[in-house]
Amino acid sequence: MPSDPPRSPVGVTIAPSLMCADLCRLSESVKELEDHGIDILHIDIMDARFVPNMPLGLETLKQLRSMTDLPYDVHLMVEDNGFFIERFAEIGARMISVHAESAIHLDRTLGLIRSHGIRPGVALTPASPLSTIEWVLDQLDFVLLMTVNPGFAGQELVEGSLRKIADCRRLLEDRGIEIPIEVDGNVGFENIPEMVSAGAEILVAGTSSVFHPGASVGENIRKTWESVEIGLRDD
Ligand code: S6P
Ligand code: MG
Repeated sequence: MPSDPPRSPVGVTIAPSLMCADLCRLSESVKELEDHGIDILHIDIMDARFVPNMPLGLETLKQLRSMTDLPYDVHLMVEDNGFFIERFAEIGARMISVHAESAIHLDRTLGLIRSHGIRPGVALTPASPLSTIEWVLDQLDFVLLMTVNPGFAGQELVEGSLRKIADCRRLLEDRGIEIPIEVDGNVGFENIPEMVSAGAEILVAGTSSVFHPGASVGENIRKTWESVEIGLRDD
């Protein structure tokens, strides 16, 4: 079995979102992330049906797989989860999340992911209630809470997202389940402290942090960790 989802010594992981990197210099961009201590890549898979976008392709990700040892944290935003789970079982992934809103047989889909030795997670769009995952909690290795509507980078945080993170943390604690909450969408310098203090542990970093325009990736990663530390102090 693959090892646990990676955690930094402070218990928080920064997972840069590959679709926000320089896609015409992908291998150099990933090398730069490695050089700055990043230890996982968030990979957004979209099919132009479940969400109206398609930034990354399977062949590109297959080629990239041989150029880096960084594990893939695959976030499926697709209608046909089974097809993409099989493809990533071939390519290699440490974690795969599927949207509860697209998985008709969620229980079976999570089992399929685990059967490939990959850690399963469920992603929820901002409008979906936490009760959606109540009956699969025991099967999860992480929960991914979308804090924007899936499909695009560069959006504003959806209202209520911070409360949802805290509610999810409470739900997990009440059930005695120790798994990380991943947050995705406008995980920026300003929002990170509150997200972390609400209980988020894996931070998907896009244009509002690691790939923030106007500063280098190295500078942005440093600022992202500063925001994490503020959140941990407020915890
Ligand atoms: C969006 C996708 C995300 C984005 C990320 C962008 O559907 O799942 O992973 O890439 O949210 O981050 P930001 O900071 O631009 O919102
Ligand atoms: Mg994502």
